[in-house]
Amino acid sequence: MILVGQMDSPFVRRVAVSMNIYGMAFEREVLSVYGNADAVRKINPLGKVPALVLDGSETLFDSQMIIDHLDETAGPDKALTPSGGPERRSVLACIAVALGISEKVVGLNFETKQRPPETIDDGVIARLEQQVTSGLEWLERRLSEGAGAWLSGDTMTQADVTAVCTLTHLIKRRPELFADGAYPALASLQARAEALPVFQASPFAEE
Ligand SMILES: N[C@@H](CCC(=O)N[C@@H](CS)C(=O)NCC(=O)O)C(=O)O
Repeated sequence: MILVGQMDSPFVRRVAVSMNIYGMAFEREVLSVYGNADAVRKINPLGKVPALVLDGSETLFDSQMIIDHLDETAGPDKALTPSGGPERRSVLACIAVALGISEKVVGLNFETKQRPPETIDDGVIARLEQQVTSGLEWLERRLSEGAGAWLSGDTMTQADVTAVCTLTHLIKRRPELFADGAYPALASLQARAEALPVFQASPFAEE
């Protein structure tokens, strides 16, 4: 299997870390959505990453679709997302918030770095920052008020994999939105998870 995209994308990285946890070997095709836009569009009509080229000719895109396939392949006993019930809904809720934060951080980067300066709209930036903060507060409450050491109980799930990739990307790209001491439970989760071999095997990287 070939994972397309760069490890500075939280969406690409959550797929890589999930594959590491499942012990699924993969090769990489390091393409930039901006620098290699034509090549990326040939793989994903939307010109986005990640994409996963399966052994054979099929290609999956969108991290959630890819992870759905990985979970199915791993089987219900190993899957990082529970197969049903309140446990599944809890994990999916955390994933939705974490992915939403990442989308807003990517949006902030676009608004501040890709636009001509005279078109930058402070109101749009303030709204994006507020959405990031509100999502972080929700995750912080979820973790600090939850029953276990992880976001959804006492074992690591896809909620944690996704949230940690989101947090590391946020810390690298917008450190001012993750001030020291503001989110102690999330900061501890991020540090603990990033020390694990499955995260270290696919580190955040500007490639
Ligand atoms: N919902 C998608 C989001 C993927 C995404 O937004 N990837 C970014 C890279 S971090 C991208 O491809 N951006 C290029 C674009 O949207 O034009 C997923 O979960 O895979």
